[in-house]
Amino acid sequence: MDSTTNKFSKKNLVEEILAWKKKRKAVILAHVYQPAEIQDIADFIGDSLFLSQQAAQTDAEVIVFCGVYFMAETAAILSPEKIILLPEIKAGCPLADMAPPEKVKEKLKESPKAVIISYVNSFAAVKALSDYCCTSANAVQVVQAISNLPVRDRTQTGKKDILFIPDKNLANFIAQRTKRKIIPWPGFCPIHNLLTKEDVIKAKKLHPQALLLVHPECRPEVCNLADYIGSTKGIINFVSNNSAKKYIIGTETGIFHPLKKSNPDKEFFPASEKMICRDMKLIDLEKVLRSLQILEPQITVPEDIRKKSLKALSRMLETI
Ligand code: CIZ
Repeated sequence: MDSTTNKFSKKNLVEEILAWKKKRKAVILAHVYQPAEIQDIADFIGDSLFLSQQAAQTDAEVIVFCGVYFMAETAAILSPEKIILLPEIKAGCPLADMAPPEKVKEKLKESPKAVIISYVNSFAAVKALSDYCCTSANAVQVVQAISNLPVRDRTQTGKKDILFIPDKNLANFIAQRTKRKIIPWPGFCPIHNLLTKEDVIKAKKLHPQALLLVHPECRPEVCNLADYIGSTKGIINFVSNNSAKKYIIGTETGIFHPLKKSNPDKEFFPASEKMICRDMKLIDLEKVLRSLQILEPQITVPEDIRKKSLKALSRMLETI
């Protein structure tokens, strides 16, 4: 870290960030997988779509997205007039990387009859190739809504198969819930996919009273053992609305911060200590400050891709 920022103590650093935030008319967004110190300075904390939607509604001129690349792109799609900063440009998403736009284009040629649904964890250029976008919170609803449309109305082209990009585990979860055949893209989140059935059995033995809550990006055999399967928002809501006192959590460990903050009387245990996303932990307070000072790294989406990906996002919002 350069000499502009390393002279600050943590308290001063936070004060300095808040001063620069005001100066830049900025809003700070933190994904729930971010380090606790980042969540604590954020104006909004939540999942990627919620954050981008909140930011789009503010009159801020700058959005500091503390998350990973595809999330900052989503903010750029929804707020083209604002400057979008990702304080660490190397913060990527290995799941999104598994579906490069060129490969998706090739696959589309092979599947002309398929409705293309891309998970929000994908590049803007992949969203632009898609008919619909979805999040883990609304994926089942989106597929149900598409299935209920007459074939001729499914994006006006009579498509009937569904190709889901890029997470095969989430595709499996949607197929089970909707009883629809889904063609999965062979991608997976390396963090969620790390969690094994054996890890879960071990955690359950250690905490027999605890409910097991897992993310649908986990393997099917892990999901089959869960008391609840849901998005980060779903997991947080489940805990708030449930009287149980103990939970085993099968998603990235950043979520423990909001869970503990909102539920001081409840106990949370990781399903596995391995569930830490390195990309999500690349952002720190120094980088947030530096980013506000120099207004870099900025994330932009070319206008043609932005318009097409906005269509897929808007279709999702109209559908649910
Ligand atoms: O949509 C998001 O932010 C992610 C990555 C997961 C979730 O379940 O919220």
